[in-house]
Amino acid sequence: MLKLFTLPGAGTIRSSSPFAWKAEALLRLAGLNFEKEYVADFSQMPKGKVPVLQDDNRLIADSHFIAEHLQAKYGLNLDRTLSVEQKAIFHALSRMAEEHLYWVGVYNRFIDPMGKPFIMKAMFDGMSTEQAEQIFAMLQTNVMNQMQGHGIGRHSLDEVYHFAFMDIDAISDYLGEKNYLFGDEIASADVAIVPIIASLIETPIDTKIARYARSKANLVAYVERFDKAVFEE
Ligand SMILES: N[C@@H](CCC(=O)N[C@@H](CS)C(=O)NCC(=O)O)C(=O)O
Repeated sequence: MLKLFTLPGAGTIRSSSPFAWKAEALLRLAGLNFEKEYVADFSQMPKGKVPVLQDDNRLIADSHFIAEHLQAKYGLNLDRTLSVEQKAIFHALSRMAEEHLYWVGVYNRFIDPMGKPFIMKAMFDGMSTEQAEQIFAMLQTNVMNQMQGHGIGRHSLDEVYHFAFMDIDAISDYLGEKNYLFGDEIASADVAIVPIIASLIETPIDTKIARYARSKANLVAYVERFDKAVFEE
């Protein structure tokens, strides 16, 4: 049995980790049965992060390596109809989303003061307030340190959101009126990008960046379409 080490979500936020959400979507698109285990202690994971896929005795860390494994072992190939040029665009857009816009999503939830209530509910529901506050403070320090290292954490909230508006515009403009980034079929790019955009749109907080993402009607419809196709069917 395949096992996905992941984080819980809330409603149509399928995981509070967009990378784990992507991995789950890939498993579903591959038509595979799997179970999920929620990770409380990242230090137990091979690279200190989720998602991790366990396949027999093998642990595969990182959503990108999970995607490669699903292709190599189970034949999942979402990009077979893409041209070389489309693959290059996919690569650039997903890197932008996963290495930049993702961090804005982290900012949205952990640093913007409006984010905390969502995290407390999504991640620590059922815990005592004292324990939840303690873990939140630890996670916030951890992400602040990571964002300092990345560089994005050195900017003000408004500056970070200013950068993010450009990422959101690029994705929205490229999507245009299409169903998915490259037409009517879900491609790997959609699986990588939707969880990051959806995390901004669907996290129930009214931050400036959430409002901006929600103002893009094509992105809102895109996220709903993807969720219906992958998680509801
Ligand atoms: N490149 C990795 C990124 C995974 C990642 O950043 N996961 C975050 C959750 S969204 C994590 O586990 N963070 C824990 C930590 O850094 O302590 C992937 O695609 O799987």
